[in-house]
Order: sequence, then structure tokens, then C-alpha cells
Amino acid sequence: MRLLIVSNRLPVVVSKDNGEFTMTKSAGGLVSGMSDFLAGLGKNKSEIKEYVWMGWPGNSVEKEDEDHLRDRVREEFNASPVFLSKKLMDKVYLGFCNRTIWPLFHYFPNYARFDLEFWEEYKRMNEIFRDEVLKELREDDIIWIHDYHLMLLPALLREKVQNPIGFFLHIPFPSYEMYRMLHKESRTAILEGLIGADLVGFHTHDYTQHFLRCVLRILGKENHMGRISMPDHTVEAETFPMGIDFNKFNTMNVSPHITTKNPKRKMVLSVDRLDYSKGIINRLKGFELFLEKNPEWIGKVYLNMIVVPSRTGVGSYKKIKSRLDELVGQINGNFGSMDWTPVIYQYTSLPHKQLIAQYRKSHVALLTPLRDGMNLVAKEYIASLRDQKGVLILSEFTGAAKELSESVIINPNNIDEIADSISEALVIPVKDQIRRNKIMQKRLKRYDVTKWANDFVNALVENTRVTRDSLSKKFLDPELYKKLVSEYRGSKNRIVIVNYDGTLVPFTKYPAMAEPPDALLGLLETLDSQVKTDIVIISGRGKDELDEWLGELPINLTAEHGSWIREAGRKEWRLLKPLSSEWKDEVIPILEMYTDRLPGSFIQERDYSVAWHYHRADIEQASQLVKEVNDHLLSITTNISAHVIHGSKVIEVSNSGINKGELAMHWLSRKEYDFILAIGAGWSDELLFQTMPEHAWSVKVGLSQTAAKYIIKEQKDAISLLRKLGE
Ligand code: GDG
Repeated sequence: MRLLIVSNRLPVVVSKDNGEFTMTKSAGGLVSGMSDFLAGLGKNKSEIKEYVWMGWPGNSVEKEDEDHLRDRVREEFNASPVFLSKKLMDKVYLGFCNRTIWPLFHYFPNYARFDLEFWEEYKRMNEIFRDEVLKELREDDIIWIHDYHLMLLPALLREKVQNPIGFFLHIPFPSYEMYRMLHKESRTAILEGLIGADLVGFHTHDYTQHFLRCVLRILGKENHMGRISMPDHTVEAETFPMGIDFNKFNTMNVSPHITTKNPKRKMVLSVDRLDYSKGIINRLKGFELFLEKNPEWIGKVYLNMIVVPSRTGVGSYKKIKSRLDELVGQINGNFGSMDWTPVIYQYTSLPHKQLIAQYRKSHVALLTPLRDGMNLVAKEYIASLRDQKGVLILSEFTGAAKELSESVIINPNNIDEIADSISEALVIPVKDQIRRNKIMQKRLKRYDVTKWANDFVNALVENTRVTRDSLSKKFLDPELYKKLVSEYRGSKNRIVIVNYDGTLVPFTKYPAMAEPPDALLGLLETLDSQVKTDIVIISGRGKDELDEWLGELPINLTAEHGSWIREAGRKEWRLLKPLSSEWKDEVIPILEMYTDRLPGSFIQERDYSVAWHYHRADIEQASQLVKEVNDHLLSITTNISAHVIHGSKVIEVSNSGINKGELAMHWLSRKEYDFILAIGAGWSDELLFQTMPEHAWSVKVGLSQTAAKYIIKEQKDAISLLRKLGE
């Protein structure tokens, strides 16, 4: 099995100087984490033995250089470059990605721009990635797409291929109120894009829940324990907190003279990309206040800030850079002296060894993001402390805070709290530092980046296997299709029991819109005219509606899930068995009470059944209330002759002993049929499938878990099947 990783940027940046290509590793959390996992492939028990990484090589490349570069990048980095023009990348990367999604998903709506042109370019880039992935893709590949630049890609690929598709979001998924600020088209398309995957992963439980809530509220799709059923796959939303390569950080040898902590002048360290989400300004203000409040520390402590240049093309990043320069100057000017600089600020990316040296040399790490998906630096810092001495101060708004609860957790919006946490951290006894760090190190060692990636990949493979298996076993493939048709033709007495909505006509937004087209009436008539065939339409609809739409046909009709039947050739309806409707007086007032509580819900009363529909109500409010309605109805119907069924966005109460299963038995007991076909699409057809005799063909329309023996994909496939029988 090969792993096909797809991310916006490749882990390598290609540049050309004097005709010579140079390749450098690119920076950032995704690359450093994944690279460590990939380096270990083959050494662990994973089913994945090889990989290819697809993405943009970071710079525009002349057309004539593309082939040469493609070969080199594949050879040296196992990568397959997606060449995109700088113009497009500027628009997408510096546009929709970093001016719309990044600020919004990090709770900075004021920085977000909702430019339609950005969105169009984003769609285009995702389509280009789809085409490139399709060129590279092998049948045994599993696809792992990364991050917010490619959120449309899962669904774009799903339309074309059957490979397992996983998606991992490295940044927070925001709450519904924040997410819905996106334009209608983009907020819907992004969710639809993501649920094209078999597995969608997030760093924390909160992000997973936010995503599921948005899917529920915006797409109206419910989930069961994080699983969303789609026609051709099941999407699982799960939490996988990303780890680091613990051993690398813990065991890397770095010469002692650059890692020794200076007891006389304590170092407070911070490391991050220059980004407003990282809370760098608040950190500086916090440090300034700390000096003001604690003059005894003047000259004895300094803040060492390593700031990695990032997204220099975006205006808000430029602004923060000048504010940062200004503040550093101000603090150093106000507090500094000839032999002491309070803030040492390095605007650069350090070589790896030096970074680890800084981690080990510091007494305190001060990480203050206002929002951060995970924050790997926090984990790397703890892992690097070989002597287990050091204190981590960490913002509660990072994903990492959930796992590093033994650190000093702060709210970075509170400057006082930052200042106080520094004075607290500087005096935490060494014994206590070691105790806390030991616990955190143990945790980080156990769930390292390899475990994280393996967990994700295994969950992806497993989830896909389970859903694909259960669906493919049931799929009415061409062989079975042929067999069904030939059994039909060769039989003497045949019955076709067919549900109306979703099977004979597509599901519609409003029930009254589902009128049968002429072609369907013709088809039913043709089938019925075959002397050996009995046609039975079974529906949950009322008898008047069925009369109006199908009443002219000489076929068997049944209404209200089987309360009423109208036999072929007759005009009058009769009850399947004596029924009572007295229970309605008890049930309707209860449903009325809930209807008042849930705007948009409504009651549909029939002769022997009452349905409470909530598909037009606020879906989230409805899902919370529904359990209460169900329990309430169940508690009163135990003593009366009615039963409750929970369907798709409807709760129905009807006479006990009336359902499509009972009804089917009625039809089947009238004759000895040697061919039985039952086709249905809705929740109420499951009882029909369950009661079918062994030799019957039961077919469910729509790919989902079902009691039917076979599955066909869409409503139009049901019509083609009936048409074939009618030939
Ligand atoms: C995104 C999410 C999420 C930093 N400075 C240097 C350097 N780094 C490396 C660190 C670390 C990585 O960059 C930064 O990762 P973070 O996780 O802290 O932050 P983002 O870049 O914003 O990453 C984040 C992450 O994706 C993973 O899902 O945790 O929340 O925003 O690995 O070591 N590396 C070197 N020199 C430096 O100066 N060599």
C-alpha cells in the first residue's frame, strides 16, 4: 500500500540561482511533523511501505524546467510537484487561505476578507490539485490530504475514485457562529468538500465537535457518534492530537556549552512564526509588565524571542512586524542597560540543532498564542528537556494545552496573567519542575508523531474497509441483475411490491411536489398488463393522495403504511383489519405541545396515524427535542393500541400491528408467488425487507445500512430495473 500525501506546499522549496536549482526544506508544523513520521516508515509495523508527497514546490518554475525538476524532486524527496503559477498561488495562498480562512478559523473575524474573487481562485486551485492527483494516483494508494488550503479536494476526488480518502486539519475548526460568517456558497462547499473524505481528523475534541455541529446546522446532516452516512461512504470525524518525534528532540546530541542554563541570567524563550494568532504582542506587553512589577528581576532575566518570517506578502503580517519592532525597541530602551538587553529578538529560522539548544538552555518557555490548532513548539520544548528542568507557560487557547496540563496554563488576553505567570515560573522549585516535566514527557513519548500518523492511517483504512465491504457485498452487480431479470421472466406467479417516494419518484422538498410523471404511469401499466405480475404500491401517504395520482391505474394500492388497501380493479378502499383511532385524542395534544416548542415542526393527521415532521425546523434544536418527544410518546403508547416509529426527520404514531411488513404478509398470503421483488427507499421500508421470505429479492435504493438483501445506488436505477422487467 502506498500513501499519497497531498498538501498545499511540498516539504521542499525549489529555487534557481544562476541557472542552478537548489532545494531547501520548508518550515512549519505540518512539514516538521510529517517528515519525522515518513522518515520512520518501513521501520514500524504500518501497512504503508512507501509514499509520495504531492504539493507546490514553493516557487514558479519555467515550463521547460518542469520535467527535469519533477524527476529530481521525486528522486531526492519522494515528492511529486504540482506546478502552479505564482499569480494563482498569490491569489489563493495570500488570498482565500490566509486572508479569509486563517483569520476566521483563528477567531480574528476583523482580519478576514470575504472577497468573491479569492473564493473562485480557491476552487480553481483545488480542481488543479484534483487533476494532478488523478494523474499520479494508483489503485492501491490511500490518500491523505492536509490542511485548510485543500478542503474541497476530498469531494472532488470522491466523484472520480474509490480510494480511501483522509483529511487532516492542522488549524482549529471554529465554532458555528464564527464559521457561518463565510459566504453561503463557500461555507456549504467547504463542508461538502470535507465530507467527501472517509475520515476527517482534528487536533482536539472541540474542533471535531465544532465541525460536526456545522455539518448538522448547515448541511442538515446528522451524525451518530461522529459518523455521517453518505450515499456511497461513511465519513468519520475523529480527534487525533498530533505528536512530535519525541526521541529526536530528547536524544539529539547538542554540545553542552551551548545548552547549559546560566543560573545568573535566566532565559525566557519563545519560538513561533510571525503571526498575529501567536499572541506575540501580548507576550511582549506581559514581559514588560513583569519587569515593571518585579524590579528585583531586572538584569537577571531576559526574553529570547525567535520569530520565523512568515506570509510576508499579507498586509496584517507586515503591520504586526512593525508593531513588534517598535515594542521591542521600547522595552529595551526603557529597561535595558549597557550590560543587559531585556528582549533579544531574532527574526530568523534557526538550524534544528540550534533550536534544540535554545530549548535546553532556557529556564522558561513562554508560548502565548491567542489561538493555535496544536502548537508543536510546546511539545518540542518539553521533549528537549533532557535534564527535565524548565517551566512551560502555555496559552489555554492552543490545542497542546489539552495534553500539557502540568504546565502553567494562562489566558494570553490577560496581560497581568502573563506577567504573573513569568514571576511564578521563575521560582518553581526544581523538584517540582522535574515532577511536572516527567509526566508530560511520558505522555509525549507514548503518543508521538509516528503513533499519531499510524492511528490516522489505520483508522482511515479500517473505516473505508468496513463501509466498502458492507456495501459491496450487497451491491446488485450486473451478474445479480441478470439473474433477477431471468428469474422474473422464468416465473409463473410474480409480485412486485414497490414503495412510492424515493423509489418510483425522487424525494422532493415538499411532499405535494412528488406527482408521478406520465412515463411512470405508463411503466406501471405495462408491468401490470403482464398477466403473471401483480403490482403493489405501498406508501405512507394518505389514500386520497394516492387515489388522485395513481387511482386510474388497475394496480393494488396501500396507504398509511398499510392501514388502507385498494385492490386492483376496485375503486373503494378498505381497512386491512379493524382499527381504532381513539388513541389520537391522547397523542395529538402532546404533539401540539412540542410543535409550539419547535418552530417549523408540524403535525400531519391521517385516519389511523399521526406524524410529527421536523425537517423544516432548526435541525439542532430538533435533534435535542426529538429524544424527549420519542420518550414521551413511548411512555403513553405502552398502554394503548398504538406504536411509535422514528423515521427520517419524522416521528410517526400509528395503530399497533400496522406497518409495511404486516402489509406485505397480507399480499403474499393471497397466492403462491414464485417470484417476489420488494423495492424501497425509506426508513419504513426496513420492516418490509425484514419480513420478506428467503427466496424473495429485496432491494434498497440508496447506499446505506439496510435489512434488504441488495442495494442499488439511485432512484433512477429502480426505474431502469422496472423498465427492464417490463420489456
Ligand atoms: C500549524 C498550526 C499546528 C519554528 N521555528 C523554527 C523551527 N520551527 C518549527 C518548530 C515546529 C514548527 O516549526 C512550528 O509548528 P507549530 O505547531 O508551533 O505552528 P505552525 O507552523 O503555525 O503550524 C499549529 C501545526 O500546524 C501542526 O499541525 O500545531 O497549530 O498552526 O515544529 O520546530 N524549526 C527550525 N528552526 C526554527 O527557527 N528548524
